[in-house]
Amino acid sequence: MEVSVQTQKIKQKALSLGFQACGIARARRLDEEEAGLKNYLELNYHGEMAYMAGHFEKRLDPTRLVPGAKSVIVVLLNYFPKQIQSGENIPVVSKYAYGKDYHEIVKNKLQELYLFVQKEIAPVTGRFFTDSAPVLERAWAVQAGLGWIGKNGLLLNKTLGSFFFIGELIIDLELDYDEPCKKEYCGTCTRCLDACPTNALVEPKVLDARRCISYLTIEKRGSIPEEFRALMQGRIFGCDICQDVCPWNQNLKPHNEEAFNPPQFLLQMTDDYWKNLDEKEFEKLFEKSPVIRAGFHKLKSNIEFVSRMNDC
Ligand code: B12
Repeated sequence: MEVSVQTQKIKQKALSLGFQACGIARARRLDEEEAGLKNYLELNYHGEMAYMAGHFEKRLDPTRLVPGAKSVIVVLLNYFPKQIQSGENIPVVSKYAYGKDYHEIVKNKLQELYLFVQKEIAPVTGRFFTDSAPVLERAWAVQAGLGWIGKNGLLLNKTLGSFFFIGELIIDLELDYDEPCKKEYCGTCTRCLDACPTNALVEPKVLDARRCISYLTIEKRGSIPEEFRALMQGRIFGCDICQDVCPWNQNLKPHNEEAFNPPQFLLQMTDDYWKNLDEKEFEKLFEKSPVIRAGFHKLKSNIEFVSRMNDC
């Protein structure tokens, strides 16, 4: 089978699995990202996420993660919801965590794609990931022609905005490669930088995670520093502010991934309900949701942190 036919079949399969986009880049060391990554780590922008400081070489070079890697097949999966939480002053959960854990959903699709390649294309070896390995996923998506890095630091795509997950299948087969995206379409807009209540975006595309509400509510162990109390805007798990204000995220088409639909209780939970949630119920309600990552005690302390603000 010709390389162009192999490439086309893989992309078609990715779309038929429900991914909205698929692009392919040649596997190589991302030399151009080295200085930025070093800078990020030296300034401790990763905070307590110790895993970010490890695997420096692997993070830059997928051929160290997947020996013999030739191609990075990058896919995007839309999670923009039809409906959002209703009610004023209720604790807010970010959109990516409305449904079932995306790790499982994206990985299941990637596994199917991998099996398809092995069965229908060539006896390849490889690995697939989403948000789970030292891979610069946004940088690879740019290389695969799927979008540009917005000033909010996220991958933006003209059709999909930024409310999608990125996943990748890295294999040892040469394919036809997409043109990397060289253009950026943020122009003079600075809405994300202006809207971030904690000034986490220290300059366009550079995020100090220690100030990011997403980090503070999910990743940070221990209590959230007092300086942020008045700035949380009700966020108890993750944060979408820098995405919500983005012009590329207006009028998006909602996802049609059943597993990402929020359960009714999540859309309707009142302030009191959140405050009275006990551990047993938390585990039952959020068993399969990304929210479980924060853990019961962290979530409760986040609720208390934002609601004490509402009370005064
Ligand atoms: C760690 C992490 C976080 C951390 C830190 C984020 C960060 N920017 O590093 C926290 C917890 C804060 C976080 C938050 C979120 N995350 Co996150 N996160 C990741 C993860 C696991 C790694 C990111 C990473 O590699 N960071 C390392 C740093 C070095 O990368 P960087 O910030 O892009 O740094 C570059 C630039 O800043 C530049 N640079 C740095 N310093 C300097 C200085 C100068 C002078 C210059 C020129 C350049 C420069 O160079 C660096 C290297 O390229 C990825 C998954 C993955 N494996 O890629 C998901 C991922 C990026 N996250 C994702 C999501 C959805 C989110 C949230 C939206 C979740 C939410 N709703 O709460 C928020 C968004 C916050 C934001 N605006 O970025 C998605 C993004 C999808 C998309 N459309 O882009 C990813 C890709 C997961 C996935 N598979 O879908 N995340």
